[in-house]
Amino acid sequence: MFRAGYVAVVGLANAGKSSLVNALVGEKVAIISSKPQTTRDNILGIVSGKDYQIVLVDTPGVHHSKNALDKTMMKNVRSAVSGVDLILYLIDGATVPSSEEKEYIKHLEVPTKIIKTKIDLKGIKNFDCDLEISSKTGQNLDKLKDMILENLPQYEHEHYIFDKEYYTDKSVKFLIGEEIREKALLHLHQELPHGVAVEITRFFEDDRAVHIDADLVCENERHKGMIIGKGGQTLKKIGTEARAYAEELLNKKVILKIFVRVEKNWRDRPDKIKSLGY
Ligand SMILES: Nc1nc2c(ncn2[C@@H]2O[C@H](COP(=O)(O)OP(=O)(O)OP(=O)(O)O)[C@@H](O)[C@H]2O)c(=O)[nH]1
Ligand SMILES: [Mg+2]
Repeated sequence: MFRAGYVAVVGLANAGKSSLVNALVGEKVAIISSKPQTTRDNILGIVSGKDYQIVLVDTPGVHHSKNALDKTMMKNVRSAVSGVDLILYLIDGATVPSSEEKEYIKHLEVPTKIIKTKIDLKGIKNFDCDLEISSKTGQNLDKLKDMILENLPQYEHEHYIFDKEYYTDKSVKFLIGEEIREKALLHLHQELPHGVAVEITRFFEDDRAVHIDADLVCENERHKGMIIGKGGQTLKKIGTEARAYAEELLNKKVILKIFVRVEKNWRDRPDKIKSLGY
């Protein structure tokens, strides 16, 4: 028997959704950060075996909408939870679910498993869940995989939804853009991260290297100064680290140029959000 289907990975910001998707896929599909609301799109992570294919849908953290970008993110969550075979609802083990959160879970219209995450950490709380896992140590990930497979539709014959070789639906260009955003989140602080987006403006290959130009978009001149940093140090760090990832991904020398561009309050402007690919 072959098992195949879609599994949405849902939960509050920072619950560990992207970390879990990457751990199950065994490749970096989605960027990770300690800052909430890192993921903005639904990103597919595909796990294939001889007799199964699990298509994981990583989603933005569930939260109240403040601006147009938030609303787009919540639309992405809603579209992910409809039309999937199973929902994994992740809860950070260091927190306890609020009554509002429990209510949200109760109203999901797809079979849902509650997964307690980050159990390698100290101070893990007691609450009802279907399984406890750690994406960091890999604890119980095999059990989770079995639990997922038991809940996916069965087929008599091979039924790959995606080609076996694919591990995500996203392009190399998207992955590199996201990596730049991850490094920006890592090196920037407080108010800034949420207002950052990346647009790849040029991407071509010659004999020597892959040439990539990217715009790091931010909301105002002050933020621009912070991203560039003293003597250009911050931007340089972001660029060096993102380039290392791109070179490994493409297996070729990469020449990466990052420019910082101001788009006034783009998170409130649906046209801008769309043009930035969200
Ligand atoms: N110790 C430990 N930390 C984890 C684990 N899983 C995730 N984290 C950390 O938790 C933070 C958030 O992880 P993400 O995977 O980005 O969380 P997310 O739910 O995708 O967050 P958003 O995209 O912002 O909604 C990061 O600092 C991760 O390194 C785990 O199993 N153990
Ligand atoms: Mg995420």
